[in-house]
Amino acid sequence: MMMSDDAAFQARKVALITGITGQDGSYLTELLLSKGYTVHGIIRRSSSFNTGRISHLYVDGHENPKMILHYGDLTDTTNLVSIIAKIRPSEVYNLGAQSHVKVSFDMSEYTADVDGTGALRLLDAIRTVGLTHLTRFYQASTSELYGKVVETPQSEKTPFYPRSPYGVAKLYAYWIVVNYRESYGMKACNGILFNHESPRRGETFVTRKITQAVANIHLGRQKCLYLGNINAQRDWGHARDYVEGMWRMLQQEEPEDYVLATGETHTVRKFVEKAFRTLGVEIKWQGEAEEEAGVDAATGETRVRIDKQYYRPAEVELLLGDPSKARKNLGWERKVDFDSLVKEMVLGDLAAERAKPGTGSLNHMCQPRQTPTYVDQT
Ligand code: NDP
Ligand code: GDR
Repeated sequence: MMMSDDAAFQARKVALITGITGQDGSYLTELLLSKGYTVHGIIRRSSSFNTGRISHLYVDGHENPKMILHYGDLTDTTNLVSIIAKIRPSEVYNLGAQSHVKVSFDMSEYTADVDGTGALRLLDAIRTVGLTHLTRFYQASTSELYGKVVETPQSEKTPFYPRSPYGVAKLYAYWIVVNYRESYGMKACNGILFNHESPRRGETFVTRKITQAVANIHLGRQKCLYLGNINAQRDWGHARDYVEGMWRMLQQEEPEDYVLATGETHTVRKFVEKAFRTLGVEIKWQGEAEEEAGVDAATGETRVRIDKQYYRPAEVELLLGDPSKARKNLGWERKVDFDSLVKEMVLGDLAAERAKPGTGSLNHMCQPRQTPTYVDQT
């Protein structure tokens, strides 16, 4: 029997990932390579290497590599068109973004350009090269779209109310995906993903900041961890589970939007307690509001303090997702639970920090508001 144009195009298994050097990009690349895809990734030119998370997948260009990297940027239309024209991807995963919510308040215009208009550029690049009805498109949408709590748990039907320039930029991207699907019949979908973490998580997101600090405190290289709003609640899963969901979304014949979440929520405070407990330390909380401190119950030493510089101008207080549509239509389920996630991250950081020479990394600096030699407000 003859294959349809669509089936023949899909059978080529050629994927393009923007944001391949990020946490999700690295896990998604591993998954797609294991499924026989050729994976093309867009990387940004940088004065130092930014490919640490995917370097284990690199194969010399002379040896028929299945992962191929291209210089590019979501702000550069010509570049996107020429990459897509050259590789004619069957699947595009748009994971590239200025992804830090707090930083988006400092770099709001740039965040809008990359996270909002960037999605539009990529969709238009696919249309420009004549792949409108062939290439399947995944947009990295986010639970930050929900922002201020309207209802919980949050599902595909919950109204949006973003609370940051990041959330607002991602809202534009969400709707342009819906609009291009309805206007041009593009096979484009939004994955509305709740927070997902791993040992590869960027070091300035709260989970990794905590697990790295717990490891360094254990090793005697850091005294105290400074945090902002420890009462915020998040629905935290493992990134490896979530990239599986992304892929499943693009295997559907009918493109639709899906929430991926665990259906559980925990405070930052709880994450801190669990992370310290992994290495045998019980944290007791003392004091109130900005004076609150987390104290080692055995030694009386203060291990956690509040520093207002980490507060956001507007906060997302509570995220709790309802993944039932993904469970029903995609057969998707998270595999890693909260306790296992925290443990894997703490033990991962302990091993990584042990392997480092004495001085340690940026988060070891625990004195707030010293003259910074780096930007540390995240
Ligand atoms: P990361 O911050 O780890 O990775 C972001 C990636 O985007 C990096 O590869 C980065 O490159 C790249 N990037 C940044 N700016 C540009 C640009 N101008 N042009 C091209 N690429 C760029 O994010 P995650 O892996 O955690 O998240 C992946 C996507 O999913 C993001 O869009 C994020 O907003 C979204 N998301 C993430 C969630 C999470 O909990 N992790 C939840 C919901 C959505 P470089 O390495 O050079 O900086
Ligand atoms: P988030 O993740 O904003 O949810 O965005 P982050 O880990 O940065 O913050 C989670 C919560 O922790 C509070 N918090 C702190 N956050 C940071 N980074 N540093 C601190 O010191 C600190 N103290 C308390 C925050 O205020 C917040 O409430 C992530 C990103 O991956 C987005 O790209 C993605 O879209 C969403 O998750 C879903």
